[in-house]
Amino acid sequence: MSTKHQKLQQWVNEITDMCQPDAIHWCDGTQAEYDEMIRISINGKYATPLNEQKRPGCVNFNSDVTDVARVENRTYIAAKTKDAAGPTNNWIDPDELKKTMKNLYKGCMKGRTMYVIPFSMGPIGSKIAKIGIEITDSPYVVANMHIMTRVGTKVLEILGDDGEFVPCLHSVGKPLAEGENDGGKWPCAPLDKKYISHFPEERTIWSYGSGYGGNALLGKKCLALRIASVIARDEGWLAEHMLILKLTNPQGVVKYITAAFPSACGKTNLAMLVPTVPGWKVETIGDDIAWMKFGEDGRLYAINPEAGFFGVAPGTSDESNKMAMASITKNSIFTNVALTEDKDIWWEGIGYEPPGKLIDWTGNEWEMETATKPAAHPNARFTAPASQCPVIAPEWEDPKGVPISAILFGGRRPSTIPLVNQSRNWIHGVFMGSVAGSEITAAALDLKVGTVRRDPFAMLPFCGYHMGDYFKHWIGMEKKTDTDKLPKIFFVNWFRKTESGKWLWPGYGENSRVLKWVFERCTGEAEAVETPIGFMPTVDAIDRPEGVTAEDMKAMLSVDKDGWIKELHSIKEHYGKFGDHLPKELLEELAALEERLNKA
Ligand code: GTP
Ligand code: SPV
Ligand code: MN
Repeated sequence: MSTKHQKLQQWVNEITDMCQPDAIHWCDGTQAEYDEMIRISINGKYATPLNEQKRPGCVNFNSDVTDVARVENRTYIAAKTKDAAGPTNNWIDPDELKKTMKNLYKGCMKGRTMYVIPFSMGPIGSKIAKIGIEITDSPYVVANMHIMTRVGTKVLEILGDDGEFVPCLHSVGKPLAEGENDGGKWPCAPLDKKYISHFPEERTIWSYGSGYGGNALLGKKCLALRIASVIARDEGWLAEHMLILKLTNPQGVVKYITAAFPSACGKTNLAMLVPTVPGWKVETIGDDIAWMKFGEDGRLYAINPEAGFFGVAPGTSDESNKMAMASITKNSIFTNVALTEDKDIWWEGIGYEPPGKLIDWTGNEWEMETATKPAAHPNARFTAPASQCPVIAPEWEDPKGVPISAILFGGRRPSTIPLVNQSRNWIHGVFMGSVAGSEITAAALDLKVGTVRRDPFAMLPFCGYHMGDYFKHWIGMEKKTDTDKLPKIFFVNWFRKTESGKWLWPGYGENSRVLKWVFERCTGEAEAVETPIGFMPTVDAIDRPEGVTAEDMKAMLSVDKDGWIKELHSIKEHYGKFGDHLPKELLEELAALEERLNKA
């Protein structure tokens, strides 16, 4: 064991006794270690190496068909009281949950190696970084953590003898009998044995039964959002489900923007978009998570705690997201994509027809003409090092972070919600975030895809405490600095549809037209009209992309009064859940909105 950290040693010993692995491996973060994880997975036959000429250093994993996304109904915030977890989180008494889980963990790593992964969220050694130690029995998790976080011996050095770390325990929940192996199958436990548990007071994570994405790569949603949101509340900063982008205008002026959209609603795409507006440039700082703190100058600074992208594969093409496509040409892990005969990747919306027969994500032959199901799972993902993104901003690892000028909220809303709408002030912006909603996507299991649900701040599945208190925390940010130093807040919607279900807005690179307006609202160059719902561009303030008629534009940039009246009802219902934790400021915003709409 390469650490003198007693608490860490003791924890590892405890887990070893409980889980009874065959062997223990302390991860050093080297390429050799990564290669070994991939080799083990290929030998185990649940991973396929890809074509070395076309996709060097790449591999595809096929998960179990039941283990394909986050499982929100098996995700728990086991705070000491149910009230502390709030109405939007699943809660079990922590002692009871630990008892249940200890029974599951008992002997759960038999026949497997237990990996101890020291990792840093944020640049190693920087003041804002948080250290986690993940114990896992999954080589897939080790390899993905190598890409998504900073893993290795250096982290243990920084931790020293008594540094603070977040213990993250993970098991796929599939012990092996003497002589048994996985038989080419991705190991996991059945749904009713899966638990993605958080103990916020102890700042501890216990995950059991799933090997997939956010359920298993515990640095991401579990640590950097659910646990970090609790730490952020206590320490006065923000841990958010947001991309961070750098926008440069033709004169070379730079603004940094963050955006919170729910899962599979366009963060990765916006973070690395190629603007269609001439002379403008977007560079990427992060595509999923932002930690934001006030700097000494009173401005809000954001860092990306991650080191890679765990991006949605379907829909990613040279046309929609060229920079993501360029990021995954080498050294990437794919999960649940389809494979071509010459062992390259394919998925729905990759931008070209399959070049022949495919092997679909379940391992079966697939042909376009006869197919009844998609070849790639709708939540198939790529894992790629952020450093491979051609437009990664040079300052993406700056421990100071980048000063944020604008915050966007959004989601998939086929009607009512306009293309863009600026908040009247900070509190109105918090109101906008608190009522954000979206059609449900395939990023979570067991939810009805396509129906609209409220997803405040895109944090519904990721806030580690009472959502009403989280709203309060956001409101409180206003008092920490001067009004003119706060980011401006906007609501955007790329997903308006016509009655017949066609997109009204082409999205992707064309979203740069909206980013330009946001930028110029920050510099004071852009005009806006005051409406009952906020400040909106005049109809000609945003240049129309090809194929968008003046009428479409008007539909996307006007206030649909009837739609908003319905929206008010639904917001009231939503707010009703939070009881006396709902800040009165938000009720006042709601009443003021209603009044403005009625007068209009
Ligand atoms: P998570 O990683 O789950 O948090 O998702 P994300 O928010 O990063 O979403 P991502 O950018 O991966 O996009 C998800 C899906 O939405 C992909 O299939 C995209 O092609 C599609 N999408 C992204 N941006 C747009 C857009 O502007 N318009 C339309 N119509 N679709 C979009
Ligand atoms: C999301 O669902 O928001 C993701 C993917 O970013 S996962 O890491 O699985 O949470
Ligand atoms: Mn996400």
